[in-house]
Amino acid sequence: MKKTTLKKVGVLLLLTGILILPAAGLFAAGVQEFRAGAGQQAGSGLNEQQVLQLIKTNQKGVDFAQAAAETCGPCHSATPKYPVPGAKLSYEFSGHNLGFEKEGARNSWYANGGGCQQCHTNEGFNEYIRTGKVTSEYIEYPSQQGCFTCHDPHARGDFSLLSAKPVKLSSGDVFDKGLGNLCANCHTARGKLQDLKATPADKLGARGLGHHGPEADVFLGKNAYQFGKNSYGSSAHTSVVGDACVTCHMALPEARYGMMPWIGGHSFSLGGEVHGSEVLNLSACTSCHTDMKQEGEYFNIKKEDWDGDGKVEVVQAEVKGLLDRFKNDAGTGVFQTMALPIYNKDGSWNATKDTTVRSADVVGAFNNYLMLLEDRSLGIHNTKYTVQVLMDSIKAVDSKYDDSKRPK
Ligand code: HEC
Ligand code: HEC
Ligand code: HEC
Ligand code: HEC
Ligand code: HEC
Ligand code: HEC
Ligand SMILES: [Ca+2]
Repeated sequence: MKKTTLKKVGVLLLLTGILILPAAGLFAAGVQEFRAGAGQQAGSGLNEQQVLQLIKTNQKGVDFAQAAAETCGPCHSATPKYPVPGAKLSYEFSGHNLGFEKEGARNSWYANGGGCQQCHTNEGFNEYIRTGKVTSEYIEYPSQQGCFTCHDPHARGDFSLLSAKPVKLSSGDVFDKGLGNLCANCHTARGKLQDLKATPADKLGARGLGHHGPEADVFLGKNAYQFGKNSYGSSAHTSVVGDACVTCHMALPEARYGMMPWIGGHSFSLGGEVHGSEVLNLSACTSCHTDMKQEGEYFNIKKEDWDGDGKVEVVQAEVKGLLDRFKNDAGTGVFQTMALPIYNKDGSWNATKDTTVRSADVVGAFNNYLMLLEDRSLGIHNTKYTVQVLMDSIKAVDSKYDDSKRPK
């Protein structure tokens, strides 16, 4: 047991207001008695609450150093059962710790009120997941998501998830994908896109209805604005990737020299920089796609020429190509060339005062574009649904668009 941890245990004891000097020798009997009382097997560790109870009930003959080593050792020791230091190192580089796109925005302090705290603060999420709602106007001392946002190691003595219950999304659809359910609580759109209505151009908001992380909806193949009688489907991932988000985003890299703590595991990241170049975590895919490789900055899986540039490129490049057909640097996107453009030629938002009404389909197309842009997997979450929705959305703005390659 490390000295620092012992010190922390000491502090903890002080904090509980109890200072008891252990009587050596009688420890084993004391713990065993307690275990029997708690209905627990000999040999299994006690969790923190049980140890505190042990202290409070003033069991005779307990050697607290040993009790602590046994109880806290699985996580705080030189030979922990759980890889806490490694998980912690990796976590330090995650978007959850560093903020959106890792730029250090610390959204827990910014997005801390009006319901935002439910997803953006450790405290708000804990309240939400334990009680089903968030009552405070804002969190007085908010913190970024941390170990205790997703786990409750001190109460449970392990790293089981705080919640892996199915999640009802704002579309009304239920997300039920194993451990990925935890993620779906936060990474979901914040409105029902099918309810979008025709809107005067000056009243259309640049941000759209969906908010930044609609990944759960896209993965499920739900909640895009759908056009007329078109039917929508999903790629295999929706049904075959058992723990959804967790399976891909937390896969541990299989390489001795090739990886960094900011890739895989508790970084939640599919890729990152290694020796100056972007490296993808192929082990997220190779359990199923045994021959998956990296091509440029993308995974090398190829399907069809969906963006219509005459070349069959990798899926993510095709989806990027489709997104560019809405808006691009050359100013040729359908949202830039339509009558009463949504974006200007230079890509900036057209803050028009025009009150001409944009049809529900155009408003839907705009929100679909944002949804699949903000999804940020470039089709990997759900290729078929992504391509279908993007093609239909282009068609809604440009009726001459050739959508003959739309996946069936
Ligand atoms: C199942 C794993 C687990 C067990 C068992 C465990 N801890 Fe922890 N503990 C953690 C994790 C995870 C953290 C947070 C690590 C971090 O962020 O640095 C933590 C943090 C702490 C901290 C620092 C709190 C803070 O906010 O910085 C103290 C003190 C602590 N534990 C004491 C104990 C004591 C005492 C025991 C035994 C009675 C114990 N822990 C048992 C997992 C565990
Ligand atoms: C409590 C809500 C919450 C939960 C639960 C949650 N996330 Fe997040 N996640 C966020 C927020 C909020 C951000 C953006 C960070 C910020 O703005 O502070 C984020 C960021 C990320 C990022 C990084 C994006 C970037 O720009 O760097 C990834 C990847 C991610 N989450 C994946 C996951 C996965 C996988 C799970 C489930 C294991 C999960 N998240 C669970 C709220 C959550
Ligand atoms: C249902 C959960 C949820 C709620 C509620 C929520 N957010 Fe977020 N927010 C997220 C997630 C998840 C991300 C990260 C998305 C990603 O990584 O793809 C995010 C990202 C962000 C970002 C970073 C985007 C950027 O461009 O920098 C900001 C800012 C933000 N949210 C603000 C807010 C505000 C303000 C509110 C309240 C009005 C709010 N959020 C409510 C889940 C939520
Ligand atoms: C956004 C949610 C989230 C946060 C925050 C989070 N974890 Fe986890 N953690 C998970 C999920 C999901 C798993 C399950 C992975 C699995 O079973 O494959 C997990 C598993 C673990 C495990 C077990 C790994 C194993 O292979 O046995 C440890 C240890 C762990 N987490 C430690 C931590 C520590 C330490 C922190 C804080 C630094 C932390 N976690 C923060 C989601 C999270
Ligand atoms: C089949 C594997 C797979 C599954 C399952 C998966 N993702 Fe992803 N996700 C990806 C890939 C690949 C990317 C693109 C990563 C990149 O470009 O670095 C991505 C991107 C993201 C991003 C943006 C990250 C960034 O740094 O820009 C977030 C956030 C995210 N996914 C969250 C989720 C959530 C939440 C789920 C579950 C609902 C999920 N993912 C399920 C593979 C997956
Ligand atoms: C649990 C198994 C599993 C994992 C993990 C997995 N996939 Fe897949 N994926 C499949 C199956 C099955 C298919 C359908 C067969 C096919 O098209 O190859 C598929 C299809 C695809 C498709 C084509 C979808 C379409 O409709 O055309 C892409 C793109 C893809 N996967 C990328 C990835 C990437 C990138 C990763 C890792 C980040 C990954 N997959 C991880 C099982 C998986
Ligand atoms: Ca192409």
